[in-house]
Amino acid sequence: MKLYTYPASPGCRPIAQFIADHGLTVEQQIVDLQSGEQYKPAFTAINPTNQVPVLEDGDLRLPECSAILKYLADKVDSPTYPKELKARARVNAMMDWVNTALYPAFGHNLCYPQVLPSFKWEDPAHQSAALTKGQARSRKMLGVMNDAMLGSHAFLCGDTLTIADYMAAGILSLGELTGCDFSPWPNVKRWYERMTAMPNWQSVHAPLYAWAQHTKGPDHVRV
Ligand SMILES: N[C@@H](CCC(=O)N[C@@H](CS)C(=O)NCC(=O)O)C(=O)O
Repeated sequence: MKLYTYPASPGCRPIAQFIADHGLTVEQQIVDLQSGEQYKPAFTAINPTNQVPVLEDGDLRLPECSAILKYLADKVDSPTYPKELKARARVNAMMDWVNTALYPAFGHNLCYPQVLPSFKWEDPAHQSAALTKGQARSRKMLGVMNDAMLGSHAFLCGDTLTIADYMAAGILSLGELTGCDFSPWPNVKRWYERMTAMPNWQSVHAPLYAWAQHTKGPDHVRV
């Protein structure tokens, strides 16, 4: 198998961690998003949406972080993607929520406009308004995660680790770039600490921490 990846990306890191945690042999080919390699014809032919991650397995070419995690988990029969119908449905719902609610609010509207020039609004008033909205929306999401999803459970879908945890931790770790502190949401903080204490976390997520050395500063809007 082969993974087209960018090691700092929040969609690629959860897959890299899954691969490391499960001891899988997957060739990882870096697509340099900084230099625009994703828009070159060679990669456009692989993914016309010009985005990583993409997994290749024989004649299967699979984009989308969520779909890749599910495929890999099924392929190696991982307990992180339960087979029982209702348990699996809960994991699917959580992953959809991460992709369509948490990531847009916390990643696209709050963290990215402060650390990625392509996401920054040119007009300072627009930037400020977007961050205010992103902050409010992220706080609401973190509240839901804290109270309704995690509560006293160890993980997002109960007391066992699932691929939804891999995915959500990839997104919330973007807060490292702006110095976010999850203390107002103690269950989220506890869960995030549990995820970052996993054996392969530091090595897999090292590119994020390296990036954060350049982005951390006192002026960021945080949750
Ligand atoms: N819906 C996709 C989104 C993937 C995505 O946003 N990839 C980003 C990196 S995190 C990317 O490749 N961006 C390059 C670009 O859009 O130019 C998924 O969940 O995998």
